[in-house]
Amino acid sequence: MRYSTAVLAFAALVASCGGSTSTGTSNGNPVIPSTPTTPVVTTSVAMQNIAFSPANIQVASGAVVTFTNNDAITHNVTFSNGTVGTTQDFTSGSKTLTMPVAAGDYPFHCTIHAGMTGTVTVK
Ligand SMILES: [Cu+2]
Repeated sequence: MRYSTAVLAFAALVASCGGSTSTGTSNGNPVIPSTPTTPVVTTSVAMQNIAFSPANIQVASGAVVTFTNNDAITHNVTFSNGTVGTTQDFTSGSKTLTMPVAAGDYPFHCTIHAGMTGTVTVK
């Protein structure tokens, strides 16, 4: 009896740990949605205060998006989907990237600053 109780307790522990990987709730931190805001319809994204602004945009199929670095530090734009491409590191001015034709959400980030993330939604 003691043994089976211990096994059950262990199974419950494993189950709760397994669930925390995807939800992140077991540590008490709030769950942050990956796309918390409605995308802004625009093809211009500023990089300022170590953030993309707006971070979540909606564009037409195959649109060209312009990223402008307003910070005095180096940033880049790197899409998780390798087919979209990346900009070089740049410290000022603008770079453009052509979005895919296929509809979907395309997350991007700056590889230099962990918190700099955004998503292009192609409609
Ligand atoms: Cu950056």
